[in-house]
Amino acid sequence: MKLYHAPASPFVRKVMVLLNEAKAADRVTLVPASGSPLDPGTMPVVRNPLGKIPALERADGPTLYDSRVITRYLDDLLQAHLYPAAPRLWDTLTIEATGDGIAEAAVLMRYEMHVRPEASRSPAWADAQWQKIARALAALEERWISHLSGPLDMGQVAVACALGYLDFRHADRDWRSANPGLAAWYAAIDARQSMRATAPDA
Ligand code: 99T
Repeated sequence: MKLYHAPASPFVRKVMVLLNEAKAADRVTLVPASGSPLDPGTMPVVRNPLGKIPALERADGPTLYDSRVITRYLDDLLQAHLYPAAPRLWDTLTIEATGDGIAEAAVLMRYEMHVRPEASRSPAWADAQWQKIARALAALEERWISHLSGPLDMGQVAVACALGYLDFRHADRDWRSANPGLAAWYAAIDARQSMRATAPDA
């Protein structure tokens, strides 16, 4: 299998963390890809018409895309057991969507302030994205710490990858000060081998 990959992407990182947790990183060949909404660059647009990564090329079926589709597929293929049975599954999927939503808003902020031409950038629009992130972090802090502290699942992985991306691209926003419980949880999960092996890079 070929995984279209960039070391800065929190969505690619989710897939890489799953592969590391399943001790199966050698099952995929990494294909470097880079681009943005303004310039698809080397993004696999033929494999994923949306021009986004991750995308997983398979020998025996169409290319899979959107990180959540890829992680469900690999979890099944590798029997990684990172999606629990219902009813716990519904909490896991909601937390995964929250982590992905944080990462999506954070990537949009990055594109707005670093990719969009300087004259048309909107700091107010970027701040509005940060308000979504702040609300999502508060929800994790107030409602989900107990689930996050349970057996490892893809909800936890998605949140951990999103927080790693906040540190990587938006360290000035200091997400920890308003969310001490989440900060303590993140310090522990970030020490896992699967997280250390996949830390973002420019
Ligand atoms: O939007 C684009 O044209 C290119 N962007 C991407 O491919 C980003 C890379 S993170 N990936 C996604 O937006 C995937 C989102 C999708 N819902 C999923 O797979 O879960 C790049 C971050 C950075 O360089 O700072």
